Amino acid sequence: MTRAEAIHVVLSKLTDELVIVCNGFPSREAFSFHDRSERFYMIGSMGLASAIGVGIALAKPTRTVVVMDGDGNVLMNMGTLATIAAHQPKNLLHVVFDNEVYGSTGDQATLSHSVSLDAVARSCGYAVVNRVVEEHLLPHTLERMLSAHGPGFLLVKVSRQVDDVLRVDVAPDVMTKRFMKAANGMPE
Ligand SMILES: Cc1ncc(C[n+]2csc(CCOP(=O)(O)OP(=O)(O)O)c2C)c(N)n1
Ligand SMILES: [Mg+2]
Repeated sequence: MTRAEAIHVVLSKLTDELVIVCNGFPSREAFSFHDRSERFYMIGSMGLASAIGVGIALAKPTRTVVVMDGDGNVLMNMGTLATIAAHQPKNLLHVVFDNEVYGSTGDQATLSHSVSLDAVARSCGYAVVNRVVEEHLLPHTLERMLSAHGPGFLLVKVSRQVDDVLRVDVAPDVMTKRFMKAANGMPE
């Protein structure tokens, strides 16, 4: 499955969950599929979607928080896996689209072909860890993980194919304000 297909499956299962998407093409593909106030796209900084996600999950324990990440992003800030496991936010699901490359910058190889990021998450102490390779298994696995107590870590193996997608055209300050309102249950 392509990363865009996997992102579509994940987002089509979500409604008002707070979603943080890592920088690069994952944000562009998520934005192109369906934008809403509950979604925060990390435009520049690599590695920080999970750090933002764990902070929000701890601050808003009644809300489900979904982090959509890339393998390169996880490798850049692997310490956050330990932070998440140590704090055990039950309401956090960390989904990693693993194409084994820094796809957004030209397919330079990452290390995820030889270092299993799901094994790292399991060793750190995430409550539920799964890996999906076949697309037809993704919806059911995702549903189970969304209803289980987290922190959950779902590694989705994806291909490197990239289609033409929109750029995120919500200004960062506007996106931040609308996201904070949504996180606080306030109308836009
Ligand atoms: C600190 C930092 N270093 C490098 C970049 C450039 N950069 C943007 S996206 C990206 C690749 C991200 O790879 P991955 O998380 O695997 O996502 P993919 O594009 O493969 O889906 C890189 C290197 C950046 N934005 N910030
Ligand atoms: Mg990648």
